[in-house]
Amino acid sequence: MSIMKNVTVGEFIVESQNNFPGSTGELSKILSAIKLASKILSHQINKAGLAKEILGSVGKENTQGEDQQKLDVFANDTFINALSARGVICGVASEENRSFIAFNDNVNNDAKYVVLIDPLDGSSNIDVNVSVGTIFSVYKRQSKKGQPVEMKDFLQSGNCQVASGYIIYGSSTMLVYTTGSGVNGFTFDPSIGVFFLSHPNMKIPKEGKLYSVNEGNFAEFCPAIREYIKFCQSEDLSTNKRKYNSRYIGSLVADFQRNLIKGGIYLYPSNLSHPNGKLRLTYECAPLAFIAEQAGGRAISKDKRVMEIPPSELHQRVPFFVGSKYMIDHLEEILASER
Ligand code: P6P
Repeated sequence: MSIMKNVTVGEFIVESQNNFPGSTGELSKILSAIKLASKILSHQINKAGLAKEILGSVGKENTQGEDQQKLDVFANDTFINALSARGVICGVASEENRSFIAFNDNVNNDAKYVVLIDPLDGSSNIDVNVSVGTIFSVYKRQSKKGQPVEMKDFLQSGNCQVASGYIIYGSSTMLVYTTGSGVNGFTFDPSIGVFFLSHPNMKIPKEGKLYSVNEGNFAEFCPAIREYIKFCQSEDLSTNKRKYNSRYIGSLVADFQRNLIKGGIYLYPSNLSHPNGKLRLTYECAPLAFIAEQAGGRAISKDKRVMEIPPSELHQRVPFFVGSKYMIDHLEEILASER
């Protein structure tokens, strides 16, 4: 796909804003803040192999009990600083922080949006040069304007998202987002520091040939998941060829992006070490579910759409299945037969 050098993400945001009569430009400012922070982080990640001081562990665990990487802290600080500087959001919830952060001043208390973010997903892959990503979600606050933000502002189901997206820091840095009118991808040109529209109106193929799951957990999956994986591994009797290929990078944004472009299914089921699944509903599953559905795909968790699940707490984990429509339809049938 050739990069359409004539449209930058900034121009695209302004153009899209014009399609929302009465829009005040606040959402555009949020997207611009995310764009800025992603450029700063991309620069740090791309030199990580050379600048040893930003590699490796901080030597303590984050709120999830996971070994916190130095770049996790840098990414978290970078996005929170960029988002708090524009006076357009009243608070942020991050994977790296136990609770939300209220931007409790006169300007931000009047803002109407909140942001939830996984600043650097898959950061343990950085040391081995595997793609990593940022995932974000934007909601309108439910609490009274002019007052400090409240927890209920962050515990809204995915259906209420006004925007979501991700940045993938890989062979190139790409920003992919939706505001509910389709999905568009922008590729960063570091030589001039600009994101260009490279993947307009992204659509996930209805069927794919790739399934993405950590098969090391196979013995711990429920019978229905094991049945589906065996189906993926089986041969197509009409061609004597395997139906699908297994591709698992172990970095959610990278696995998601590959399936979005090529078609496929990503599964993170419950297992013994993660009885409710590993991925977080509010800042990983719901934003990617919004992207998937806007691109013509599907995202479910057990027996319902991810976008319908009302979060019970900020860091709630859920089983997550996302990808090509027909592949999710098939998995859903198998899961239903087990209930
Ligand atoms: P496992 C990275 O830690 C992450 O949150 C996702 O990016 C990735 O898809 C998943 O966990 C990998 O988990 O248990 O297969 O190593």
